[in-house]
Amino acid sequence: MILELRYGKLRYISFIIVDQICLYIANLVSYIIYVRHSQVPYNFSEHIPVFLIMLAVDVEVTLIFNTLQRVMRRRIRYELRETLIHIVCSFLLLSFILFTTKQGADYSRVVVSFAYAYDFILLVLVHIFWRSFLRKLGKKNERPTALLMSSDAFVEEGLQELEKSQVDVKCILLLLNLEIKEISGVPVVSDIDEAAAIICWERLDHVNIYGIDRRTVPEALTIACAEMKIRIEMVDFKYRILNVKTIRNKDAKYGSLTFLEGKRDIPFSIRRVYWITETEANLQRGFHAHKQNCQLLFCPHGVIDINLDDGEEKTTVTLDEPGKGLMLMPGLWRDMVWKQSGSVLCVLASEYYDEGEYIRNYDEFLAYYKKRVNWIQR
Ligand code: T46
Repeated sequence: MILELRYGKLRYISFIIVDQICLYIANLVSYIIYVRHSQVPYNFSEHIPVFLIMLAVDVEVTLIFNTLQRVMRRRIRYELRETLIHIVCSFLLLSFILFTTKQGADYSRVVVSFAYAYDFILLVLVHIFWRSFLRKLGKKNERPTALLMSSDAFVEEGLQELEKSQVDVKCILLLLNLEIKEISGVPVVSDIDEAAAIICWERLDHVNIYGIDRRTVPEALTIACAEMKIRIEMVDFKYRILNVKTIRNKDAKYGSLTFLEGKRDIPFSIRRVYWITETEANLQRGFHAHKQNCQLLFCPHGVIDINLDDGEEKTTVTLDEPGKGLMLMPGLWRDMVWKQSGSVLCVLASEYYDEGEYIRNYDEFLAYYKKRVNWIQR
């Protein structure tokens, strides 16, 4: 609620006011119809205290149950659900208050019940009208706008990629945010609800996920985006060379220290670490692809060539220093060539060892690649 208030500012409050007007009209209509069709005397001055309590209850329910959450973007199913929650909670709370106060004896249950029924219909219709009015009123960016979700290691690159595609990044959601407030002038958030509130009230066009394993995208974000009909776009890359942070001592005899930090540098959860040692020069290993496994390869000692093939293009990355990492996404055929004896290959992997997740036949890999491309292009 605080987030909606903070990001929705006046627009959120305008919905509260609109809701109050709806409640007033619903009460009036209900009262007029009741007086016409009923023989029982009940006048509007008797109804005013009840109506005032209804107004107060309406605001309270809105704030306590946050029933205006994502109101600017929500789809009709969600709109109906939230409005129903709002009406039922208001009705129960009002019944409880009237039951325990002096007004309890004097009011007409029929007027109140029908008022809430009319209010339900009015709220749904008016919310649809009011948000399309506000959308028209607010000036829309020429370029599409997005929230970028990434990790520390790839966020700058993600920003550049989106800039190239003429997308304005309005907000960044980091996989692990240690108090970073902004990156390249773009505000950074760490909380999914906060991200959803920004997507809603800033009317962002989509969410871009850059360089992180798609399974690390939180379910809450996926649900919020589905509710707001916002596309989550995976900006997939196949591989990336990383500069791993290295601290070199001024005095060479102390050597150098290189380190990687989970989530900050490695955009997947590490399930397995392995290394290959005691190797001869010209050793070749690999010749397989992974269906699921994301990996970070590095060579802390020696020189190793990593030959990559994505089904269309082939390329070679040489790991020749401890501070150079190679991040591999699934679906890449690779083989490794040891250029010096004794070179060490270290791998951080996102999956436990599972032979069923390997593709070890090249023709099978090409067939898998074609299927994957067709699936992505659908
Ligand atoms: C990769 C490159 C860089 C296990 O039992 N557990 C493990 O975690 C691993 C990695 C392997 N194994 C067994 C499976 C095979 O019977 O060890 C044997 C050798 O494995 P493989 O032929 O896959 O090794 P490489 O060097 O060709 O490939 C390995 C990794 O498997 C692979 O994921 O990317 O290193």
